[in-house]
Amino acid sequence: MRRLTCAAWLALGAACAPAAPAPPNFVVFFVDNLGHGDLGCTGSTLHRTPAIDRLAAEGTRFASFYVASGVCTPSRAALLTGCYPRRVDLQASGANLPVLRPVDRKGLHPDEVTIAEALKPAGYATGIFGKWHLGDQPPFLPTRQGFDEFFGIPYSDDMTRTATAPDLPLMRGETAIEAPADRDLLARRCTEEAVAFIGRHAARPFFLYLPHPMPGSTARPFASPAFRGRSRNGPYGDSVEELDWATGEILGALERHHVASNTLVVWTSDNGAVRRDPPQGSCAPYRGFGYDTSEGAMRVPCLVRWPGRVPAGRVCDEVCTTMDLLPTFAALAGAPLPKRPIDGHDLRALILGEAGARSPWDDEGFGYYRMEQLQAIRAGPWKLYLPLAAKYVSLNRKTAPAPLELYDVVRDAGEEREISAAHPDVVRRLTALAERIRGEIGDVDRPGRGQREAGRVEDPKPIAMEPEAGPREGQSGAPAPGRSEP
Ligand SMILES: [Ca+2]
Repeated sequence: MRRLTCAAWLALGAACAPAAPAPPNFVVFFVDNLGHGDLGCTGSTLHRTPAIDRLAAEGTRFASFYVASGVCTPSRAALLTGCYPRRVDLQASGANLPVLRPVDRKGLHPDEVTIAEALKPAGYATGIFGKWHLGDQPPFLPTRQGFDEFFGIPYSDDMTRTATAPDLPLMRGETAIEAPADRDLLARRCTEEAVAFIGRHAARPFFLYLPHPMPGSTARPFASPAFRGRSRNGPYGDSVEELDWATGEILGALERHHVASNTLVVWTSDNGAVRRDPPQGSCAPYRGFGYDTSEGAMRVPCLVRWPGRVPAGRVCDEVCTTMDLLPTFAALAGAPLPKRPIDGHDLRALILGEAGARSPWDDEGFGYYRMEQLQAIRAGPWKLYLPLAAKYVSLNRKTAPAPLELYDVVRDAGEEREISAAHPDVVRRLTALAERIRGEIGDVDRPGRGQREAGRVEDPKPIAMEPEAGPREGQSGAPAPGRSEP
């Protein structure tokens, strides 16, 4: 049908409504295993991150921002679905490991609604450039979960060839175009692809998801030759500084295409930096490292910029999580929420800096899960470690008894002063909130009312390569040394 002009509508007796504000674009950086203290704007004196720091200066830094798991797969599932990982059954792999493995029979259920799918009805173009890690079998790929375009790797950068896993594939869409992927060039190539995506879609709303695979899961992070050896913190610092370059490239592309003022940019990490000897990444000022339920593992840097809409140069200490992105984006885009229950909240009031806005998590409590076990809860400034007779203390479910502990993680960010004896009322209240979360999401000893099944395939197959145009020039192909971890 031909579009009616205003005059035609008036002739029909309809009022000519003022133009609704254009729905914003969304850009989400979700880097891998980068700690809270690894950026200039969060206190690093080692890494040079001027482009990322610019986001903090031109936007709001969220200082109590959480991922829903200290490891990759569940953390990514939560960001994309707005759900606790255990609600969507991605708290563990098909073999009950902490993250999905290559050729895993499990993946994000095709019926789950990702941010990309939620935004589709509002006319968004959607692209993912980076690391997926929500299932490598065809029904689980990003192209089946609302993404028009995928360029990157299907799982972690340390998941190289084994007896059962193929060479790490670099994929475009559903096709492996290179194997093994040249990991040194991942940040650069994902950025180039993302910049081209912005150019192609500048005229319509878009959702650009940038889950960069770096600093990643090996003890020697990767960087392109232009960044190798340049930082003051070895390969880890080189990769962080290349991510800063990548950020600058994206911000530049938004400006070049005149969409910066209508683009909400989020910059965060999927979990804290991993413990290394000698140390590499920093989770300062928080205690602990990636992979568990410490503040260091789950409280990550988060910068949000939307010129003229999100207050500039502000720090917000209200509890926010990656699960809140889906409902917040949907509301800003005028898209309906998924029909199935989700856990995240619409945080427009907090993000847009409305006076007196408070986190809905203060009343509800935010649960810290490690695999299927609820280990701690935060509400307001309080974090309660639940007393557990058998707390998971390693990635293979080794357990140890753990006492009840209460901290004020706003005034005592490093969790040095245990204060449960002085606040029995707070302990009671948070214990009751934990019980409510267990009822819905479950715990080691019980299912939750609200849990759904992950997707599963009977006969998973390794991703086979179909080269695009032969091997790239200058590709080394030789995997660099690295310890295998989630
Ligand atoms: Ca990770």
